[in-house]
Amino acid sequence: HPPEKLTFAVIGAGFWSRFQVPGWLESNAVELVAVCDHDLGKARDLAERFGCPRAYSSVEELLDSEKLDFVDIIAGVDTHLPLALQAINRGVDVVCQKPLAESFRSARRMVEAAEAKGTRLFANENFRWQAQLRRVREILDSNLIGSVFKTRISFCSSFPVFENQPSLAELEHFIIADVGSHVLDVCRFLLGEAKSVYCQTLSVTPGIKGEDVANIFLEMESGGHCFVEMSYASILREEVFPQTLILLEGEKGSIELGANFEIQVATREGVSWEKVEPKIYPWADKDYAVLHSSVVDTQANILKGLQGLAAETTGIDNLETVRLVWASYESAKSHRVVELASFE
Ligand code: 89V
Repeated sequence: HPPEKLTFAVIGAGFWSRFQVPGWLESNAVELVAVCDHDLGKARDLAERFGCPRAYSSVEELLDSEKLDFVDIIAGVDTHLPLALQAINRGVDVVCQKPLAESFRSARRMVEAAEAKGTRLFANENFRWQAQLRRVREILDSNLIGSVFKTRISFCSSFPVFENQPSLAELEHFIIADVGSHVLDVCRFLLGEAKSVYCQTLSVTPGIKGEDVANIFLEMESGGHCFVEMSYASILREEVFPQTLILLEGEKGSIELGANFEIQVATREGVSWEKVEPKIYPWADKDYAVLHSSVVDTQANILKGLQGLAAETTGIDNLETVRLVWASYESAKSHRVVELASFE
């Protein structure tokens, strides 16, 4: 008979849960048995939307009442650590939204608690699963452009991100922790680990608490340089939210990921062109379709991890992305270069 489905509950019924749940359900290997949100009405609405039988307003009660293989924590960053610890203490595997926690130390506590209990922990980190970014990595791995000495990674936009996610305007640490977690994870995915970071930030959009512009300069372990720019205040000729644009320069050529998923590879022999578009799901929000598509692949990979196979975005792996995020803030605060090896 077919293998049993893994049972899971969602904690947090905001904007992203409306897409992560259908993302999970694409696999046909999981069953959503409960939704929990401190606002019971929101929990009920989400549960109803996906034909899920039960809703809770208390995590304690959820964990007392349900037999769960894992929880997907899709709540505010300040709640990640306490919620994850509650699940971990009961031996329930945890999938957690990025950033894992509101500091490197809290994220490490989460990872250590999971290790101590023998429960699995994953970050729901989706950018690296975008189809065009997988293709860029494949071209890099083919060694067509040789070793990379210089990279520019851009996430610059003036998309009204606060309309769908109003809580982002209240965050003291905004763009580096929110989208920067993704973009810095993409740096690691393509280039490996960083040695040092220098960062400067600005707060440009009126009425927000945190920074909405960050310019980050990384020196990679490989010796190459990587400039990461991100902004939600950039009024540009072409609005490409939520795309990440990239230029990788290697000793034998370059790879450019331009707007609308166009990839151009230049070598001394000439220039090639291809377009790698995301698969669009009917439940996706059109403004976020590329992200919602990558959610499916992220979660399919995490599902393997939950079944005991290898997965990419484990808590331990993601700790290095978290380290980059908080080392960037430390650099911006101190106006100094921060060495990653000694940052914790
Ligand atoms: O995926 C995210 O982290 C979202 C957005 C792309 C809007 O920043 O919060």
